[in-house]
Amino acid sequence: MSERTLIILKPDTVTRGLLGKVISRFEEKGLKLVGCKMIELNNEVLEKHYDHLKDKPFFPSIVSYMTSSPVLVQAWEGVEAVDVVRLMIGVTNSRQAQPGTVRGDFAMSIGRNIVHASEDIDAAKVELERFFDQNELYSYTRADEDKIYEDDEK
Ligand code: IDP
Ligand code: MG
Repeated sequence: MSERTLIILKPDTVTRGLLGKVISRFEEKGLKLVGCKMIELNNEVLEKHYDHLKDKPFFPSIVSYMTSSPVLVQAWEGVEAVDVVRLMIGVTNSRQAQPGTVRGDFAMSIGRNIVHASEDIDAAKVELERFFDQNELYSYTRADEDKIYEDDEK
């Protein structure tokens, strides 16, 4: 089933000039970019987005890092996109992330780990609504869609 998931390219990706390389990973995999904008995060949205971490001692450092430059928020679409993207980004601690994953290939840190991606379908729905208005998400056909999926997979 086709799904949509939220990816945030974090300040290290923006300031280290890695946006293109990271976006290419998802494009080349066959996922479809259906929403994209550069925004600045603030304390209020980060308290919602990282609600599960807001009582941790490192929460203030997450806020100062995530507000240290603009970020790129993106919606990506594809069959089982939520799980596919989580597999592609690797585990939270970049030093333990498998080579071949985004964090495994581009980062050395727990906090400065390049990318956020929604954990499951429910989170994806909430997070996409948090960062995108309905008219900022698009539908279109990739020219290579028939090469990417078999008919019965779409
Ligand atoms: P995830 O991004 O892999 O889903 P979460 O546990 O949801 O990981 O944590 C959200 C973000 O908070 C992480 O990506 C990382 O940037 C930051 N974070 C999580 N745990 C730590 C920690 O122990 N120290 C510093 N930052 C952390
Ligand atoms: Mg998470």
